[in-house]
Amino acid sequence: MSATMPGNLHVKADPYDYSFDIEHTAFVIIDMQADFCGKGGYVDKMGYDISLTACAIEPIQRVLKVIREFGMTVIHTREGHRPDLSDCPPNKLWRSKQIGAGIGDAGPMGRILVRGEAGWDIIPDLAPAAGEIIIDKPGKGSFYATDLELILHRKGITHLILTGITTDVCVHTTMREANDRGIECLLLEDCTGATDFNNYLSAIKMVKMQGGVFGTVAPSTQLLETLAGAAR
Ligand code: C5J
Repeated sequence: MSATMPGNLHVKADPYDYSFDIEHTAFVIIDMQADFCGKGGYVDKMGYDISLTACAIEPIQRVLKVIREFGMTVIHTREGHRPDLSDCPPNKLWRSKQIGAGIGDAGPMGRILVRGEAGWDIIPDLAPAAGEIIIDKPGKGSFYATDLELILHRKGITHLILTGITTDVCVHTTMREANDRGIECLLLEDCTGATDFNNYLSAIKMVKMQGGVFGTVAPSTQLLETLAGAAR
């Protein structure tokens, strides 16, 4: 399908090509925290295979390097709670305890999903550079109870390129929230991962339904090809 949204750069994507420009687009890296992809973190403690989420690290690194050269806005998010857990809904807390990885409980990476703890931090491989935006969020979506919408509005950003973990939870929730706000989204399929591979596949498929119900999807190589062409 040909490009339909305004923008001078075009990425071959499915189910429609993604058009954007550097100035009005942000590159978003969701929750690349040790708690979600590191040994001893929250996901590991729940008993999931962290290789399914850690697989996003290298592809994101490759794209991020180029994105930074272009000067595109970069936004990192972190899911986590205040040390007194006053921003953690009781049902979220209860469910985490049910699965044996209670939010706020002590673990090998410090207190699980608590701000300031080692597990909560963004992994060194994807550490934010000076001046990049960091959004701390208590929920799965990046818009709920944060100032993300205000920041995007102030910067005139209308397009998001989404990466991070997990595809079916925080990435999907953020993409849905953005889509409802009229923000045009591209999900980079190799720059994301879920705690279950079939959920990853389903989450990608869901985006593509109804002609791109939440946006569109491409491998990062397609974006890199577009940016390489733009740099020439
Ligand atoms: C989850 C996230 N899966 N970052 N959080 O609880 O997707």
